[in-house]
Amino acid sequence: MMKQKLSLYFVMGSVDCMKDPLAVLDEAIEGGITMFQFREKGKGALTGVAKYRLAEKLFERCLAHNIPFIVNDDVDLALALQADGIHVGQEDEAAERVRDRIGNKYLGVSVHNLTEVKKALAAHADYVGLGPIFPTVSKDDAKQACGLTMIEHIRAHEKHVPLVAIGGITEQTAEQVIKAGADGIAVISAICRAEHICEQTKRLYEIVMRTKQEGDR
Ligand code: TZP
Ligand code: MG
Repeated sequence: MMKQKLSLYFVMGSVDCMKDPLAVLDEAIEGGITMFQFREKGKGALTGVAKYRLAEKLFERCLAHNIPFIVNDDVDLALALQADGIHVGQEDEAAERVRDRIGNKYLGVSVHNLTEVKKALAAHADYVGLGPIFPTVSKDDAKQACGLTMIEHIRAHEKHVPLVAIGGITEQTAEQVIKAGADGIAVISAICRAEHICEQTKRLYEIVMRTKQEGDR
């Protein structure tokens, strides 16, 4: 269930978009994304009411198409909107505390190694986001790329954890990422910076689904 939803996880905020974020999301939904994360971060990011209003509109689109809507970091916003879930990093509010606050909503946790995966599972995370797998242009404070071997390492020790890989993933690398053991790919720029967002999303979707099928997953 969760593993299916993670297949093509689109992460985005207004800063990542080269046109209206609502238009970007509409095209990405049409292309086949299976989950969405509102990540309003970086230079020029919206705050306060403007952030709330954008989140509300993006959420509406997701609701209409049955796409889980996850909020990055901002537990208050996730609760106010009654979003489907929340995603937190290692430097954000502790996963255990977030779990207590959100009840049975989805909880995703960013991880960089096996120790953090085990901690996330102990805090009852529904999935982990591992990355950056490759160098990324979309996160200023990104840690060093961990490579495909970290996916393999985690999968070898935690056979069942729902795991989505993030960071620099493109059409060219999506297949390797799934073969290494990820249940899906999370992308910002591969979709946001595409000239034809819908078509690009369809291509990513097909690669992930075909590769998962070939591996019987
Ligand atoms: N966390 C680790 S890498 C990253 C985040 C949010 C950015 C991913 O963006 P892109 O453009 O898909 O590399
Ligand atoms: Mg964070």
